[in-house]
Amino acid sequence: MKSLKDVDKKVAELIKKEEKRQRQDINLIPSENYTSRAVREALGSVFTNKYSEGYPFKRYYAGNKFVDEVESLAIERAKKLFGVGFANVQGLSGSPANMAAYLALAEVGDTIMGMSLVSGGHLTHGSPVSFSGKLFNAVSYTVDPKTELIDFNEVAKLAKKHRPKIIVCGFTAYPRIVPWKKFREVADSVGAYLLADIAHIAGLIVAGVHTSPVGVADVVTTTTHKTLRGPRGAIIMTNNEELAQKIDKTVFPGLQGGPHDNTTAAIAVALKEASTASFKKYGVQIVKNAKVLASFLSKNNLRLVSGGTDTHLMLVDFGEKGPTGKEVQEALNRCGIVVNKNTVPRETRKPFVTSGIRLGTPAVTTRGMKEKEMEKIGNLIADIIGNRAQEKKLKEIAGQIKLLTTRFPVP
Ligand code: DSN
Repeated sequence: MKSLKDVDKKVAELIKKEEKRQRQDINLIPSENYTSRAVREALGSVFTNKYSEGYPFKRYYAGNKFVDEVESLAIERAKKLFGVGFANVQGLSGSPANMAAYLALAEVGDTIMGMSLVSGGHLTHGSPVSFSGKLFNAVSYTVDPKTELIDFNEVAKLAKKHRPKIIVCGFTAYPRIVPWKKFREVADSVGAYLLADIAHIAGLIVAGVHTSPVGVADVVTTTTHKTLRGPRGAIIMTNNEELAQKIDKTVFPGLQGGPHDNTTAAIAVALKEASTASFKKYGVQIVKNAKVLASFLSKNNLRLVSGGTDTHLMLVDFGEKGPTGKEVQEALNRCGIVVNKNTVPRETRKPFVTSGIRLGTPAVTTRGMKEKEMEKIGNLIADIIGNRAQEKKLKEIAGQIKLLTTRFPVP
């Protein structure tokens, strides 16, 4: 067998370059992380060669003896880790998993209700540019403009007015704890299903630093990367036997063909890793780091949406008159700090420009960075923003960042 570099030098070189970039940059994108070598070995395994349409021990193809075992393992580990009765591990990623969950709970054209994009909701929570806003009648709730926390008066009012079939909670850019039970109360008041999307916070839930919606929401969806630190994939969970059957049928044959068995194997590995004591410590440290980073950004007069964070992520709002998120993202990137521009609750700019940035600590925490490094990074970020037009200063800061990253190897 020839190795990659013998078969395709170009791709091999690009992989090397990307490895170097990941080593040299400080990654503060809250939805990214570094998988372990074990996860990547499973991901690059021969399971990628197999077709296995169906579910364990009920397949449409022969040769699935070991696929059945590995998928059963992933399912059992997911059930145990999240304390749930049913798990489907075949969703290819977060958006397809949410689509499957919606179609299992509602019909096309029904009303769904989720957080608006600028308030921190995900595209699949009803944005008009996503399937969720095209296939369903989507109603959006927002955060309170003053506190920037979920406005439950508005949630309840909208639910009463629009009688949604599904209420979606769990967010992509909301830095505070999600009060699942308050959403449950609203859902019950209008007879709606409650769907919790824990893609961002699954690892925090496992570590016990965020409450779990299992047993509160009817259906829970998650991706397996982000804070959970697995491969890119998804899990859909429920305790309701009837919904479980609908979810399985909606994923396959409803929306997908053969599952990616190599991903399933890697999910099984990640779930094993996430069940260890060291993963719990990791989750606790993610939040400690986020709080310190947030406090140093604040000390440097950067305004944080809602004043801070309880989780792994935070949003900096530069306001209408400040720099754009795009501009800041580019200045930080030039110095080796990777973040993403992000809309903020009172956004006046386009989503490709924005007035804010989103930052998170899952990846830097995996590298072993702690409070001291967060203080340094917080100060460096403020320095970069303040000197974003000073090329010489930016170069000097880039040098400091390179020095810092060499001390914290990527797994
Ligand atoms: N794209 C992910 C994020 O960055 O939050 C959500 O799917």
